[in-house]
Amino acid sequence: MKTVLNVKGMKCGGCENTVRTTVQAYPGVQSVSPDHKANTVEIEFDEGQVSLETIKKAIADQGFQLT
Ligand SMILES: [Cu+2]
Repeated sequence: MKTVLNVKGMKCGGCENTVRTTVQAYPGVQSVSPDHKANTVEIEFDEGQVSLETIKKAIADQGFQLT
């Protein structure tokens, strides 16, 4: 599935990279597109391999806020 999360706390490309690397580490994640200006992260993933809750928690654990 494809979803767009609202994520606060990303200030630059480095933050985007942190989010990208964190989420891409999970199996079943096909693409991750963070945008620190829009405060969004577009994610395409296979729900059979990883849950949205797991992805959200991983992002929050990096210090970002899901809104
Ligand atoms: Cu940053």
